[in-house]
Amino acid sequence: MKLYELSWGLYPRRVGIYLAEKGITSIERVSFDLMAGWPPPELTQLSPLGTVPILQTEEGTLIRSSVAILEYLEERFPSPNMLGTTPEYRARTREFVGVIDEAAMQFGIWCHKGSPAFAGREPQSSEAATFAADAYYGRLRLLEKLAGETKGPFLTGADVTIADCIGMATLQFAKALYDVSLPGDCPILARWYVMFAARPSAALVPYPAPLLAIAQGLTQVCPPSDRSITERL
Ligand SMILES: N[C@@H](CCC(=O)N[C@@H](CS)C(=O)NCC(=O)O)C(=O)O
Repeated sequence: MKLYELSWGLYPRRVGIYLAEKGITSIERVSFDLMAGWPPPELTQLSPLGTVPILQTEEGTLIRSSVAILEYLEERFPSPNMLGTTPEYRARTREFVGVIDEAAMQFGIWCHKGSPAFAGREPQSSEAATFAADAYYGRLRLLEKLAGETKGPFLTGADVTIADCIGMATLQFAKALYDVSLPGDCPILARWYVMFAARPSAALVPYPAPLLAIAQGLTQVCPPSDRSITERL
């Protein structure tokens, strides 16, 4: 199997954290370099959207969605179980995954429309960015409620699941690259974040320095409509 990725990218990191948690080392990893120009020609041949991660299975099938890749790997490497051992547990994990996926997408729109990291590459819109920022924080508050209904210490309960991997990849990307923290009214998520960030699977990978220099400070450049959120960060 071969995994095409961007070592520090939000969506590929979902898979990277998962592989580390699971102890899977048998997959060949091909990491592209954003600074060498994007999308690389090899990637556009694999997907018209030019996004990563992409998993090529041993049979040659290409899987072009991080969640589908994680679900596929769960079937190929069922132990330890990282989806849930009962229908209820699996439904809860998938509920988290869906909300985190929405959060990640809204965060992406916030960046694309409001961050200097994308200025000059595509049209900017402070209105669209603010709308997405508000939607991002809304998803975090829903996650806070969901996490409050489980017994922890992980997002869905006693065991690490793909929800933790996806959640960590999203929140770490927001914090480390754009300096966007959790809002003050998400204490359960904040405790989980500190705990999970200390796991070897979540060890930070380096971000390209030129990107880091312009991406930091997103909440100052393009704040959410509730400005008090940024004061609590
Ligand atoms: N829904 C896709 C999203 C993948 C995605 O947007 N990946 C980012 C990297 S973190 C990307 O390749 N962006 C490049 C682009 O949009 O041109 C997934 O879950 O895998």
